[in-house]
Amino acid sequence: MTFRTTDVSYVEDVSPGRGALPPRARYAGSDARSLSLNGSWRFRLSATADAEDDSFAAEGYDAGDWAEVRVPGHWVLQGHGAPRYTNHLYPFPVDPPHVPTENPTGDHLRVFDLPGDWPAAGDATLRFDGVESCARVWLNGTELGEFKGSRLPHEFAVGRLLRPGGNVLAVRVHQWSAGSYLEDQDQWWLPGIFREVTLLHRPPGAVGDFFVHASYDHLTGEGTLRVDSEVAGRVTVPELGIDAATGEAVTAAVEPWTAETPRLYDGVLATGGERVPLRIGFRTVALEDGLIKVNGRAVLFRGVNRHEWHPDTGRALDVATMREDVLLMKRHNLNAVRTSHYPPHPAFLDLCDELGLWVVDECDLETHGFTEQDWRDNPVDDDRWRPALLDRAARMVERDKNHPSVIVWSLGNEAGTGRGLTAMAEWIRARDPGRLVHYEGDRECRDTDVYSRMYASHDEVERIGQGLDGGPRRRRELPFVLCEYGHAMGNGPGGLTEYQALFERYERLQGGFVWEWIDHGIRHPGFGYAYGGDFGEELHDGNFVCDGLLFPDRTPSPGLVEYKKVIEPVRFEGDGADGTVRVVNRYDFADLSALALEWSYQVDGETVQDGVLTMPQPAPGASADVKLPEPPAGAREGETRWTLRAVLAEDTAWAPKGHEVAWTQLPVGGRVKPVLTASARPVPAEGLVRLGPAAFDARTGALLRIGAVEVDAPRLDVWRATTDNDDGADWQTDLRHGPLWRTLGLHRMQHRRDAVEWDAEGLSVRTRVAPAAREIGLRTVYRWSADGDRLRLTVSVTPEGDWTVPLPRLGIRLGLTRADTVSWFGGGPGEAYPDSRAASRLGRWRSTVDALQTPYVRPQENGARADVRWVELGGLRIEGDPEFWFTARRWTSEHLDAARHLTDLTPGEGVWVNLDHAQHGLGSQSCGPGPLPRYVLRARPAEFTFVFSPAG
Ligand code: IPT
Repeated sequence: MTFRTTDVSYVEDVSPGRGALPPRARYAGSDARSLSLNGSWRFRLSATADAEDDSFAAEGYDAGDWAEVRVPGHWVLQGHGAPRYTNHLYPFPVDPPHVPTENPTGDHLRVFDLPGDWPAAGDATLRFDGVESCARVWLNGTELGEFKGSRLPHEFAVGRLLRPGGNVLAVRVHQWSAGSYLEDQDQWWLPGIFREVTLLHRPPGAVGDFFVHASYDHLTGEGTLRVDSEVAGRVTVPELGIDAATGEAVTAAVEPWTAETPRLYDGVLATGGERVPLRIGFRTVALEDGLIKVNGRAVLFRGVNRHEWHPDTGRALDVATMREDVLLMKRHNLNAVRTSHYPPHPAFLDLCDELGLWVVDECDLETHGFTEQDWRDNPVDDDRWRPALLDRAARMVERDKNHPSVIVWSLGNEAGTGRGLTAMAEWIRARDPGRLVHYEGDRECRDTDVYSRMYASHDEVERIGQGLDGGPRRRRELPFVLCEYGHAMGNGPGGLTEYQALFERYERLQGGFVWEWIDHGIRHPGFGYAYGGDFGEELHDGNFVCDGLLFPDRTPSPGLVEYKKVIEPVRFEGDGADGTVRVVNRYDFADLSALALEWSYQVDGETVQDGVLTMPQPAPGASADVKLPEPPAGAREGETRWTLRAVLAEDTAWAPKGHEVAWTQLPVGGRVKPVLTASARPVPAEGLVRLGPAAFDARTGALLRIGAVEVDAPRLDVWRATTDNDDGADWQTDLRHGPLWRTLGLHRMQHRRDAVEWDAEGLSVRTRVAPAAREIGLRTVYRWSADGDRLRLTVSVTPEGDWTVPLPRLGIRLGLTRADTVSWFGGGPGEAYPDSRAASRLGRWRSTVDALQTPYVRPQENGARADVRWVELGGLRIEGDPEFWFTARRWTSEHLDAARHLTDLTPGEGVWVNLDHAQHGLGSQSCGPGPLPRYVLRARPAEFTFVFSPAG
């Protein structure tokens, strides 16, 4: 005999649900009443879906010992259970639509009174903006229905059930459901009512669904507005003198909406019972001449993939955080966002309309885990799941269709291919012919209007740009975007400059979206930020969840600073010596009237004069020349350069006056290299050799001090704490450098001393640096010479054996007993690496040793400064010939390499300083291609020099 106390079969039902109203347009701020049900709810967690019956939904239920949770919120971030992270693997056996018996289930209860003046007439709906992953709802003991589709809205008609006082709203939420098979995005699994719950009054004659069609004819400058509305009414736009019936098309001369010029017109849709504010942006999206065009012009996406994330509240974001995201994007020159991989909170789209970002709105759909079984049983190719897929498409399109910022609908991510996707594409095209459809997984391009790929190499992207990539005919005729590239995990990505050059060179390449916006680290008392595995998950993907351009607290990482520079919308070309600069307007729509042009002139990194020039006004895509002023007269001798900056001329909605948008530096006079005449002779005495300001151990040749500064002797160093991009993803088929380096033993090089010699010229130490068990090695000679107060080291490196792998770095490491402030003349203010150095600007910089560190959530190589002429720290001045990279930290590379979290890094006694002649590139191999060949640090003979002297 079998029996069940509670029927939970709906959990594993592939249908989208029961009881909800058809989806409709979302709007904010109508004059109809509403009541927020956010706040503290009573909460009971069960281990399984059927542990408790539904008696809690009945009126009068006593929730005496229940806990409380915050709504919106995820219960696993509020002390009940724990988050789990997997990338594409389902954290449960794959047997669709079945889910485990162990199915954390949260019962939520909220008792509310209607406000005294809540209108008696009319109806009401109860709206859930997001619940993960499946919910069943009761109001005052009556079941309303159940639904899936975590990041999509669901509304229920509840007017007949409401009463003035003591309404009981009961919501049962299951972590796992059939819907989970459709939500296998690479992110934390976070159950809960994570977006708002609202009661909306629906007055008699209220607005129903409506569709604002606002197009722009770039040939006539005319906008056409037609608002199709389920309930007839009038549409007014006072600024345009529009007063029209719904369904009627009216035209007016308008300023178009673009992401660069987000012109919105305020209007109202009024039916008999409700007035809804409209924010209208006139624009026309078309696929024309094989290009994505808006208002007749091709656009170039400088984009980013954005997951919703907050380190304390997960995917429950407040509007201030969303605004911060949009402001940060605008301030970093981004113009586009792909809402990977689900429709965002609707307020985010309001902000994109208002501040100006192109949006690829993506449906809440990913079935990536089926790749493990060659996509067998993939729901998107199984007709039983079709209603669920179409429901998801409709809920996205209907909710978001009135946003001018949304120009492309995306079917979802990494879901293979199948008839279900085709059905979604067909439905969307029929419902909204005014936008394009995107889907990356479809190489035939049947279900997409854009050929889209992720992580394609530069070479392949170039072939696609040239149209030499072949492929099916439909695909050959489509524009190309990289919906994901530049994997920003840990230190990186490298190679953005070269991608951008391709996008700008080939018309077919319409840009891309860096992966991704923010690290999904969870604030944690023991770890700083937690990542996969930190909650004891049996299956997880570690710190692959921390791959953003922002750290979890939204501090921009060096990757974002680099991206900002790479995609800057104004380019300066020219030569500082000849005095003429070409200003290139790389906007697609805007002129440069919002920008001022500032110049300054530096001698040895110090500004000696500055001023303002008139910004020329080339049209979008065009350029104009500007004459630089005469170089300042009487400036002292030294290395000279111009710095030009395009800054906001006035405050804007997204940044204040003076905010820097673009810059360049143009060299005039070259660098004067350090010269030292080796006048000092080595003087042996009492086990030491003195040479100029320095003392060496006579037996080992090790440097002991320079003047009064004690030094842990410099020696060759080729190791760096591998970055996530060095280590590479385990599915990569190309060589992964990090693991190869470790196999070879580059992290445990031995230093053999072959000779310590001195003569009239100075002191030489001959060594061979090599890993145990291998025949490869680096013959290394340190040659020391000095004058009265300066000490010169020349390092010569000759590789021996068959070096089939690049070096992580090539330079020396030395130790100082103490160092706090650091000042240098070179690249800054932030870190740079060979293939991520566009944002590094030459100048005089100051920092502390602590502030030189970049806090990657999983510790790894970081903090190098590029093009350094000299650095002063710990009482020493170090000059380089040629320019060098320097890194200083309170722990060794080995310590850094062993750390799993930032909290594992504890300062040691001294400061370790790396002076590098060269660094290996970063690349993007934690998900994409490795460094370009030109950034691979080959082992070959090298010689480099440093001059040390007491600072000050
Ligand atoms: C790609 C996914 O689309 C994205 O969600 C994320 O997982 C990203 O990779 C890596 O961080 S899929 C990858 C197998 C190319």
